[in-house]
Amino acid sequence: MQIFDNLRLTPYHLFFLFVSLLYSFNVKAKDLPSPVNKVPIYSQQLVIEEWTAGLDEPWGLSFISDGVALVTEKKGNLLVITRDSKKKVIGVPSVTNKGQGGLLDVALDPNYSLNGWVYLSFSDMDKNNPEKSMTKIVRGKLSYSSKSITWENEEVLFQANPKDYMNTGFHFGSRIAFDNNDHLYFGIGDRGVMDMAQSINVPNGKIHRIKTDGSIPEGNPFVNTFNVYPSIFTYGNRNPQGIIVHPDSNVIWQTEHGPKGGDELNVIKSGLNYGWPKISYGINYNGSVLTEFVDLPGMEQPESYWTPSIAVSSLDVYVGKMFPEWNGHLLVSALADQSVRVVSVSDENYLSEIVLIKDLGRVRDVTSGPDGAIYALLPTKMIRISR
Ligand SMILES: [Ca+2]
Repeated sequence: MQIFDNLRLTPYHLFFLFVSLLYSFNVKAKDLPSPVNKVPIYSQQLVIEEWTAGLDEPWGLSFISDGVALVTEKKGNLLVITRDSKKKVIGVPSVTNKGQGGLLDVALDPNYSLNGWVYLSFSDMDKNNPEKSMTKIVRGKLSYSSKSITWENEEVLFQANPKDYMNTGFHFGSRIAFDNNDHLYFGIGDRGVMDMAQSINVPNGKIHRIKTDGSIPEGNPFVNTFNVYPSIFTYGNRNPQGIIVHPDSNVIWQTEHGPKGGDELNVIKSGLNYGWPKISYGINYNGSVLTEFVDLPGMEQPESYWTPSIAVSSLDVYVGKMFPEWNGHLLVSALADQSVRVVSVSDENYLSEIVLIKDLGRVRDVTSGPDGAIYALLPTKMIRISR
Protein backbone atom coordinates (compact mmCIF):
# COMPACT_ATOMS: atom_id res chain seq x y z
CA MET A 1 0.00 0.00 0.00
CA GLN A 2 3.06 2.23 -0.58
CA ILE A 3 1.31 4.22 -3.30
CA PHE A 4 -1.71 4.98 -1.10
CA ASP A 5 0.59 6.19 1.67
CA ASN A 6 2.34 8.56 -0.75
CA LEU A 7 -0.98 9.98 -1.97
CA ARG A 8 -2.35 10.01 1.59
CA LEU A 9 -5.26 7.93 0.29
CA THR A 10 -6.66 5.24 2.51
CA PRO A 11 -8.78 2.37 1.18
CA TYR A 12 -11.71 4.25 2.74
CA HIS A 13 -10.94 7.27 0.50
CA LEU A 14 -10.63 5.02 -2.54
CA PHE A 15 -13.97 3.40 -1.84
CA PHE A 16 -15.57 6.84 -1.49
CA LEU A 17 -13.95 7.93 -4.81
CA PHE A 18 -15.23 4.78 -6.52
CA VAL A 19 -18.80 5.33 -5.31
CA SER A 20 -18.67 9.01 -6.38
CA LEU A 21 -17.48 8.06 -9.85
CA LEU A 22 -20.17 5.41 -10.16
CA TYR A 23 -22.79 7.94 -9.08
CA SER A 24 -21.58 10.58 -11.55
CA PHE A 25 -21.63 8.07 -14.44
CA ASN A 26 -25.18 7.14 -13.49
CA VAL A 27 -26.29 10.77 -13.46
CA LYS A 28 -24.56 11.26 -16.81
CA ALA A 29 -26.30 8.27 -18.37
CA LYS A 30 -29.66 9.50 -17.11
CA ASP A 31 -29.10 12.93 -18.71
CA LEU A 32 -28.58 11.58 -22.21
CA PRO A 33 -31.72 11.50 -24.37
CA SER A 34 -32.97 8.28 -25.92
CA PRO A 35 -33.95 8.00 -29.58
CA VAL A 36 -37.54 8.57 -30.63
CA ASN A 37 -39.15 5.34 -31.78
CA LYS A 38 -42.54 3.63 -31.92
CA VAL A 39 -44.44 6.87 -32.36
CA PRO A 40 -48.22 6.41 -32.25
CA ILE A 41 -50.18 7.51 -35.31
CA TYR A 42 -53.04 9.94 -34.71
CA SER A 43 -56.10 7.79 -35.20
CA GLN A 44 -58.93 10.36 -35.19
CA GLN A 45 -60.62 11.37 -38.41
CA LEU A 46 -58.78 14.16 -40.23
CA VAL A 47 -59.79 16.09 -43.33
CA ILE A 48 -56.82 16.53 -45.65
CA GLU A 49 -57.49 18.84 -48.59
CA GLU A 50 -55.35 20.08 -51.42
CA TRP A 51 -55.33 23.84 -50.78
CA THR A 52 -53.21 24.97 -53.74
CA ALA A 53 -51.83 22.71 -56.46
CA GLY A 54 -49.30 23.36 -59.20
CA LEU A 55 -46.46 24.50 -56.94
CA ASP A 56 -42.86 23.70 -57.92
CA GLU A 57 -40.69 22.69 -54.94
CA PRO A 58 -42.27 25.08 -52.43
CA TRP A 59 -39.93 25.76 -49.48
CA GLY A 60 -41.33 28.40 -47.12
CA LEU A 61 -44.87 29.31 -46.07
CA SER A 62 -46.26 32.19 -44.04
CA PHE A 63 -49.86 33.45 -43.76
CA ILE A 64 -50.52 37.17 -44.34
CA SER A 65 -54.15 36.80 -43.24
CA ASP A 66 -56.82 34.12 -43.02
CA GLY A 67 -56.89 32.56 -46.48
CA VAL A 68 -53.88 34.41 -47.97
CA ALA A 69 -50.35 33.02 -47.72
CA LEU A 70 -46.88 33.78 -49.00
CA VAL A 71 -45.05 30.75 -50.41
CA THR A 72 -41.53 30.53 -51.81
CA GLU A 73 -40.56 28.16 -54.60
CA LYS A 74 -36.95 27.02 -54.43
CA LYS A 75 -36.24 28.03 -58.02
CA GLY A 76 -36.72 31.70 -57.06
CA ASN A 77 -40.43 32.61 -56.97
CA LEU A 78 -42.30 34.34 -54.17
CA LEU A 79 -46.04 33.70 -54.56
CA VAL A 80 -49.12 35.18 -52.94
CA ILE A 81 -51.56 32.30 -52.85
CA THR A 82 -55.15 31.72 -51.86
CA ARG A 83 -57.18 28.52 -52.04
CA ASP A 84 -57.57 28.87 -55.79
CA SER A 85 -55.15 31.54 -57.00
CA LYS A 86 -51.41 32.16 -57.31
CA LYS A 87 -49.74 35.50 -58.03
CA LYS A 88 -46.01 35.87 -58.53
CA VAL A 89 -44.31 38.80 -56.78
CA ILE A 90 -42.16 40.79 -59.24
CA GLY A 91 -38.63 41.89 -58.36
CA VAL A 92 -37.56 39.50 -55.59
CA PRO A 93 -33.78 38.88 -55.29
CA SER A 94 -32.23 36.46 -57.76
CA VAL A 95 -31.02 33.25 -56.16
CA THR A 96 -28.57 30.43 -56.86
CA ASN A 97 -30.89 27.48 -57.46
CA LYS A 98 -28.28 24.76 -57.11
CA GLY A 99 -28.34 21.61 -54.99
CA GLN A 100 -30.16 22.45 -51.78
CA GLY A 101 -29.86 26.21 -52.43
CA GLY A 102 -32.49 28.54 -53.84
CA LEU A 103 -35.16 30.86 -52.51
CA LEU A 104 -35.72 29.39 -49.06
CA ASP A 105 -37.75 30.78 -46.15
CA VAL A 106 -40.30 33.59 -46.02
CA ALA A 107 -41.41 35.15 -42.72
CA LEU A 108 -43.49 38.13 -41.62
CA ASP A 109 -42.37 40.74 -39.12
CA PRO A 110 -44.05 40.23 -35.72
CA ASN A 111 -45.53 43.72 -36.33
CA TYR A 112 -46.34 43.04 -40.00
CA SER A 113 -49.80 44.64 -39.77
CA LEU A 114 -48.11 47.91 -38.75
CA ASN A 115 -44.87 47.91 -40.77
CA GLY A 116 -45.38 45.48 -43.69
CA TRP A 117 -41.88 43.95 -43.54
CA VAL A 118 -41.45 40.54 -45.22
CA TYR A 119 -38.20 38.59 -44.65
CA LEU A 120 -36.55 36.19 -47.10
CA SER A 121 -33.62 33.79 -46.83
CA PHE A 122 -31.91 32.47 -49.94
CA SER A 123 -28.64 31.26 -51.40
CA ASP A 124 -26.92 34.31 -52.82
CA MET A 125 -24.43 34.12 -55.69
CA ASP A 126 -20.99 35.74 -55.41
CA LYS A 127 -21.01 37.97 -58.49
CA ASN A 128 -17.23 37.60 -58.96
CA ASN A 129 -17.28 33.82 -58.49
CA PRO A 130 -20.69 32.68 -59.74
CA GLU A 131 -20.08 29.07 -58.69
CA LYS A 132 -19.97 30.23 -55.05
CA SER A 133 -22.94 31.04 -52.86
CA MET A 134 -23.95 31.67 -49.24
CA THR A 135 -27.15 32.14 -47.25
CA LYS A 136 -28.32 35.77 -47.24
CA ILE A 137 -31.19 37.48 -45.39
CA VAL A 138 -33.12 40.47 -46.73
CA ARG A 139 -36.40 42.19 -45.97
CA GLY A 140 -38.73 44.16 -48.24
CA LYS A 141 -42.34 45.21 -48.67
CA LEU A 142 -45.07 44.08 -51.03
CA SER A 143 -46.56 46.81 -53.15
CA TYR A 144 -49.94 46.01 -54.69
CA SER A 145 -51.31 47.57 -57.87
CA SER A 146 -54.27 46.53 -60.01
CA LYS A 147 -51.89 44.69 -62.35
CA SER A 148 -49.13 43.28 -60.17
CA ILE A 149 -47.49 42.78 -56.80
CA THR A 150 -43.90 44.03 -56.56
CA TRP A 151 -41.07 43.61 -54.04
CA GLU A 152 -39.85 47.05 -52.89
CA ASN A 153 -37.80 48.85 -50.20
CA GLU A 154 -35.35 45.95 -49.98
CA GLU A 155 -32.80 46.03 -47.15
CA VAL A 156 -29.92 43.55 -46.77
CA LEU A 157 -29.87 42.28 -43.17
CA PHE A 158 -27.18 39.59 -43.30
CA GLN A 159 -24.61 38.92 -45.98
CA ALA A 160 -21.42 36.92 -45.49
CA ASN A 161 -17.95 38.12 -46.43
CA PRO A 162 -17.23 37.08 -50.09
CA LYS A 163 -14.29 34.96 -48.86
CA ASP A 164 -16.79 32.79 -46.98
CA TYR A 165 -19.01 32.02 -49.98
CA MET A 166 -18.64 28.32 -50.88
CA ASN A 167 -19.07 26.24 -54.01
CA THR A 168 -20.89 23.29 -52.44
CA GLY A 169 -24.64 22.85 -52.95
CA PHE A 170 -25.31 21.56 -49.42
CA HIS A 171 -26.79 22.73 -46.12
CA PHE A 172 -27.89 26.36 -46.39
CA GLY A 173 -30.07 26.37 -43.26
CA SER A 174 -32.18 28.69 -43.12
CA ARG A 175 -35.54 29.25 -41.39
CA ILE A 176 -36.27 32.67 -39.93
CA ALA A 177 -37.81 33.17 -36.46
CA PHE A 178 -38.44 36.13 -34.15
CA ASP A 179 -38.67 36.69 -30.40
CA ASN A 180 -40.48 39.51 -28.60
CA ASN A 181 -37.34 41.64 -28.26
CA ASP A 182 -36.81 42.64 -31.91
CA HIS A 183 -34.41 39.73 -32.54
CA LEU A 184 -34.35 37.68 -35.74
CA TYR A 185 -32.86 34.16 -35.61
CA PHE A 186 -31.72 32.13 -38.60
CA GLY A 187 -29.47 29.16 -39.23
CA ILE A 188 -26.80 28.42 -41.81
CA GLY A 189 -25.86 24.77 -42.28
CA ASP A 190 -22.25 23.57 -42.42
CA ARG A 191 -22.35 23.69 -46.27
CA GLY A 192 -21.05 20.13 -46.32
CA VAL A 193 -17.68 20.97 -44.71
CA MET A 194 -18.45 19.67 -41.25
CA ASP A 195 -15.41 20.86 -39.28
CA MET A 196 -16.27 24.47 -40.11
CA ALA A 197 -19.26 24.21 -37.75
CA GLN A 198 -16.81 24.38 -34.81
CA SER A 199 -15.12 27.63 -35.99
CA ILE A 200 -16.70 30.97 -35.09
CA ASN A 201 -14.55 32.66 -37.77
CA VAL A 202 -16.93 31.41 -40.47
CA PRO A 203 -20.71 31.85 -40.78
CA ASN A 204 -21.66 28.25 -41.64
CA GLY A 205 -22.75 25.60 -39.14
CA LYS A 206 -24.29 28.26 -36.89
CA ILE A 207 -27.45 29.85 -35.54
CA HIS A 208 -27.27 33.63 -35.97
CA ARG A 209 -29.12 36.38 -34.14
CA ILE A 210 -29.56 39.88 -35.53
CA LYS A 211 -32.00 42.73 -34.90
CA THR A 212 -34.90 42.96 -37.36
CA ASP A 213 -33.11 45.90 -39.03
CA GLY A 214 -29.95 43.81 -39.46
CA SER A 215 -27.91 45.44 -36.67
CA ILE A 216 -26.07 43.29 -34.12
CA PRO A 217 -27.66 42.91 -30.66
CA GLU A 218 -25.32 44.12 -27.91
CA GLY A 219 -25.98 40.96 -25.93
CA ASN A 220 -24.74 38.56 -28.61
CA PRO A 221 -22.19 36.11 -27.18
CA PHE A 222 -19.21 36.85 -29.46
CA VAL A 223 -19.51 40.63 -30.03
CA ASN A 224 -16.28 41.25 -28.13
CA THR A 225 -14.31 38.43 -29.78
CA PHE A 226 -11.81 39.40 -32.47
CA ASN A 227 -12.31 38.35 -36.10
CA VAL A 228 -15.63 36.52 -35.75
CA TYR A 229 -19.12 36.97 -37.13
CA PRO A 230 -20.79 38.99 -34.34
CA SER A 231 -24.17 37.65 -35.44
CA ILE A 232 -23.21 34.12 -34.29
CA PHE A 233 -25.51 32.97 -31.48
CA THR A 234 -24.60 29.25 -31.31
CA TYR A 235 -22.17 26.95 -33.14
CA GLY A 236 -21.71 23.25 -33.89
CA ASN A 237 -25.02 23.12 -35.82
CA ARG A 238 -25.06 20.76 -38.83
CA ASN A 239 -28.02 21.86 -40.94
CA PRO A 240 -30.72 23.67 -38.97
CA GLN A 241 -33.92 23.85 -41.02
CA GLY A 242 -36.43 24.50 -38.29
CA ILE A 243 -36.36 27.26 -35.67
CA ILE A 244 -39.17 28.80 -33.63
CA VAL A 245 -39.46 30.84 -30.44
CA HIS A 246 -42.19 29.32 -28.28
CA PRO A 247 -44.80 32.03 -27.56
CA ASP A 248 -45.54 30.79 -24.02
CA SER A 249 -42.05 30.06 -22.69
CA ASN A 250 -39.81 32.07 -25.09
CA VAL A 251 -37.71 28.89 -25.36
CA ILE A 252 -36.00 28.69 -28.78
CA TRP A 253 -36.63 25.28 -30.34
CA GLN A 254 -34.59 24.11 -33.31
CA THR A 255 -34.56 21.07 -35.57
CA GLU A 256 -31.38 19.98 -37.29
CA HIS A 257 -30.72 17.36 -39.96
CA GLY A 258 -28.30 14.72 -38.70
CA PRO A 259 -26.09 12.59 -40.94
CA LYS A 260 -27.31 8.96 -41.20
CA GLY A 261 -29.30 8.94 -37.95
CA GLY A 262 -29.21 11.56 -35.25
CA ASP A 263 -31.70 14.18 -36.49
CA GLU A 264 -31.95 16.55 -33.53
CA LEU A 265 -34.49 18.59 -31.60
CA ASN A 266 -32.51 21.22 -29.69
CA VAL A 267 -33.14 24.04 -27.25
CA ILE A 268 -30.98 26.93 -28.43
CA LYS A 269 -29.14 29.10 -25.88
CA SER A 270 -26.68 31.93 -26.37
CA GLY A 271 -23.02 31.08 -26.94
CA LEU A 272 -23.31 27.31 -26.65
CA ASN A 273 -21.71 24.59 -28.77
CA TYR A 274 -24.18 22.02 -30.15
CA GLY A 275 -21.42 19.59 -30.90
CA TRP A 276 -21.38 18.92 -34.64
CA PRO A 277 -19.25 17.09 -35.81
CA LYS A 278 -17.48 16.26 -32.54
CA ILE A 279 -20.54 14.54 -31.09
CA SER A 280 -23.46 12.97 -32.94
CA TYR A 281 -25.98 10.15 -32.64
CA GLY A 282 -25.56 9.51 -36.37
CA ILE A 283 -23.01 7.79 -38.57
CA ASN A 284 -21.63 8.55 -42.05
CA TYR A 285 -23.94 7.86 -45.01
CA ASN A 286 -21.61 5.02 -46.09
CA GLY A 287 -22.09 3.40 -42.68
CA SER A 288 -18.62 4.22 -41.31
CA VAL A 289 -18.11 5.76 -37.89
CA LEU A 290 -18.30 9.56 -37.91
CA THR A 291 -17.36 10.17 -34.31
CA GLU A 292 -17.07 7.79 -31.39
CA PHE A 293 -18.65 10.35 -29.07
CA VAL A 294 -22.30 11.09 -28.39
CA ASP A 295 -21.38 13.26 -25.43
CA LEU A 296 -18.41 15.50 -24.61
CA PRO A 297 -17.86 18.18 -21.96
CA GLY A 298 -18.82 21.68 -23.09
CA MET A 299 -21.18 20.43 -25.79
CA GLU A 300 -24.97 20.44 -25.67
CA GLN A 301 -27.22 17.41 -25.90
CA PRO A 302 -30.38 17.47 -28.04
CA GLU A 303 -33.66 17.26 -26.11
CA SER A 304 -34.50 14.29 -28.33
CA TYR A 305 -33.25 12.77 -31.56
CA TRP A 306 -34.56 10.63 -34.38
CA THR A 307 -32.62 7.50 -35.40
CA PRO A 308 -33.16 6.43 -38.11
CA SER A 309 -33.35 9.96 -39.49
CA ILE A 310 -36.76 11.27 -40.46
CA ALA A 311 -34.99 14.14 -42.35
CA VAL A 312 -36.49 16.71 -40.02
CA SER A 313 -37.27 19.90 -41.91
CA SER A 314 -39.38 22.64 -40.37
CA LEU A 315 -40.86 23.59 -37.03
CA ASP A 316 -43.78 25.68 -35.76
CA VAL A 317 -45.86 25.97 -32.59
CA TYR A 318 -49.56 25.12 -32.87
CA VAL A 319 -51.90 27.90 -31.72
CA GLY A 320 -55.59 27.60 -32.52
CA LYS A 321 -59.08 26.46 -31.60
CA MET A 322 -59.46 23.58 -34.05
CA PHE A 323 -57.11 21.27 -32.10
CA PRO A 324 -57.27 22.76 -28.56
CA GLU A 325 -55.47 19.75 -27.09
CA TRP A 326 -52.36 20.69 -29.09
CA ASN A 327 -52.08 24.34 -28.13
CA GLY A 328 -48.40 25.06 -27.43
CA HIS A 329 -47.26 21.77 -29.00
CA LEU A 330 -44.55 21.77 -31.68
CA LEU A 331 -45.38 20.89 -35.27
CA VAL A 332 -42.46 19.08 -36.90
CA SER A 333 -42.25 18.24 -40.61
CA ALA A 334 -40.08 15.57 -42.18
CA LEU A 335 -38.85 14.90 -45.72
CA ALA A 336 -37.73 11.25 -45.93
CA ASP A 337 -40.31 10.13 -43.35
CA GLN A 338 -43.00 12.08 -45.27
CA SER A 339 -44.69 13.06 -42.03
CA VAL A 340 -45.97 15.87 -39.86
CA ARG A 341 -45.54 15.19 -36.16
CA VAL A 342 -47.10 16.87 -33.14
CA VAL A 343 -44.52 17.05 -30.35
CA SER A 344 -45.50 17.72 -26.75
CA VAL A 345 -42.98 19.84 -24.82
CA SER A 346 -42.92 21.40 -21.39
CA ASP A 347 -40.65 24.42 -20.90
CA GLU A 348 -37.30 23.04 -22.17
CA ASN A 349 -38.23 19.36 -22.10
CA TYR A 350 -39.34 16.95 -24.80
CA LEU A 351 -42.26 14.83 -23.60
CA SER A 352 -43.73 12.74 -26.44
CA GLU A 353 -44.94 12.87 -30.01
CA ILE A 354 -47.53 11.52 -32.45
CA VAL A 355 -47.54 11.21 -36.23
CA LEU A 356 -50.29 13.39 -37.69
CA ILE A 357 -49.95 12.61 -41.41
CA LYS A 358 -47.72 10.12 -43.19
CA ASP A 359 -46.67 9.12 -46.71
CA LEU A 360 -48.38 11.90 -48.67
CA GLY A 361 -45.00 13.21 -49.91
CA ARG A 362 -41.89 14.91 -48.53
CA VAL A 363 -43.01 17.72 -46.20
CA ARG A 364 -40.85 20.84 -46.49
CA ASP A 365 -42.70 23.24 -44.22
CA VAL A 366 -45.58 23.16 -41.74
CA THR A 367 -47.46 25.99 -40.09
CA SER A 368 -50.34 26.65 -37.76
CA GLY A 369 -52.87 28.60 -39.86
CA PRO A 370 -54.92 31.66 -38.80
CA ASP A 371 -58.09 29.50 -38.98
CA GLY A 372 -56.68 26.85 -36.61
CA ALA A 373 -56.06 24.32 -39.37
CA ILE A 374 -52.54 23.01 -40.02
CA TYR A 375 -50.98 23.71 -43.42
CA ALA A 376 -48.05 21.88 -44.99
CA LEU A 377 -45.97 22.10 -48.16
CA LEU A 378 -45.53 18.95 -50.25
CA PRO A 379 -43.35 18.82 -53.41
CA THR A 380 -46.08 20.21 -55.71
CA LYS A 381 -48.84 21.49 -53.44
CA MET A 382 -49.98 22.95 -50.19
CA ILE A 383 -52.39 20.95 -48.06
CA ARG A 384 -54.81 21.88 -45.28
CA ILE A 385 -55.28 19.52 -42.35
CA SER A 386 -58.46 19.99 -40.34
CA ARG A 387 -60.95 17.90 -38.39
CA1 LIG B 1 -25.93 18.41 -31.79
